[in-house]
Amino acid sequence: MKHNDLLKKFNLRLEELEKMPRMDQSKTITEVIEEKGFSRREFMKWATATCALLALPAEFTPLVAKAAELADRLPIIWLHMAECTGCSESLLRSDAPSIDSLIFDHISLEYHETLMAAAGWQAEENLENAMKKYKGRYVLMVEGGVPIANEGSFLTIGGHAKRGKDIAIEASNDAAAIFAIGTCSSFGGVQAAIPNPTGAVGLSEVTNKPVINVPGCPPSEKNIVGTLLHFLLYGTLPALDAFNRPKWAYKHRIHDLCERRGHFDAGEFVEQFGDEGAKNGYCLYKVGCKGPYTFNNCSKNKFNQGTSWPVQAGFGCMGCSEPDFWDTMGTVGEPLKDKLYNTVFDGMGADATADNIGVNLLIATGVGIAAHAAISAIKHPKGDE
Ligand code: FSX
Ligand code: SF4
Ligand code: F3S
Repeated sequence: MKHNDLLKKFNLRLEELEKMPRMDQSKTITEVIEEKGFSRREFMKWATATCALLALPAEFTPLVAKAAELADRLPIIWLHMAECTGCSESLLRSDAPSIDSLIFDHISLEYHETLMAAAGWQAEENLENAMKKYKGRYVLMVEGGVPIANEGSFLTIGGHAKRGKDIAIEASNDAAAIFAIGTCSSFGGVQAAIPNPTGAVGLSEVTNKPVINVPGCPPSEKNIVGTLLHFLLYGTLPALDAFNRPKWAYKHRIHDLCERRGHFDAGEFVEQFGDEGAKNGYCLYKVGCKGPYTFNNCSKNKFNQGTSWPVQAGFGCMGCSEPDFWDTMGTVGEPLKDKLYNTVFDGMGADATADNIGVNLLIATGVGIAAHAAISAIKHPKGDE
């Protein structure tokens, strides 16, 4: 879409949102942000960064700020399936809340089991009321894999006959948009790891409505709030990759923007945890980093308000935003396909995406990456670093 058309579209959309009534909050998000000690300037700085994150030109910054301010017009229903609540936890850092977490906290969470005050039957009633009252208008966010084995009996919520899977299907039917938050909800995740006794699957396997996957175990607060703001601005689903992940967040590989990439290219690797290479911040490929096969923006945005991320912490990426990562990429300390070390491959450019690589070629890339590591081992024999 042309620049001016987009600007017009966003303005119309925001005008429309503005006309919607605010939900029950007594304070505006601007007041909440100020109360937590953020200045208007800091809020605009956040809006500029978010604008860049969503791949929008800098002049769209005021619209992103406005979208954040209007986030309290959108009713959200957040369901928990089989998971560890790490996705909610990723957002709610209460000791030093980020602007993202404050926005999330302030949106109209009509139902969120771990955050709402209501409990028991009252909570269940809240869900039903919210689905009825905001039919066709609410955004559904689902965290966790959906157990479908044994007719879904591994997840019974509220003690009634409805199973987690039935609630997920029912809530999906009347949602304006559906976001699968986290790898469990996107692809089954850890819950679906072999032998997957509960038959956990991603949300898209149980509903026939379109689902936007926001994977990561957990996904970063930026990717969760960014997806929401994207929906607020566009009112439509974002451009998605082959695994239904928004391209603005999952377009590049971890490896493409990794701070240790120079060491990878120079053939400087950590050979085992705690060695000299580890102390020098060398590349973690040989101790199991799966960054070359993983599409996510962690190397750019990091976690906990940009404090750190797995590679910075010295552990390597375990591919947590990819389907089946626990079974295929979770091998700590081991590179992928290392038995194929001797096969030569050209390697992939920084513009590789999940779409243009394709799954088979990704495996071949594994061969190439491994070959690079093996060849550089010949060039840099141990002790010659
Ligand atoms: Fe946990 Fe969410 Fe991992 Fe899954 O995150 S962090 S197990 S993606 O569903 O709670
Ligand atoms: Fe970074 Fe991992 Fe790639 Fe090495 S293999 S450059 S640590 S992403
Ligand atoms: Fe996950 Fe890798 Fe990022 S393990 S958090 S995708 S660095």
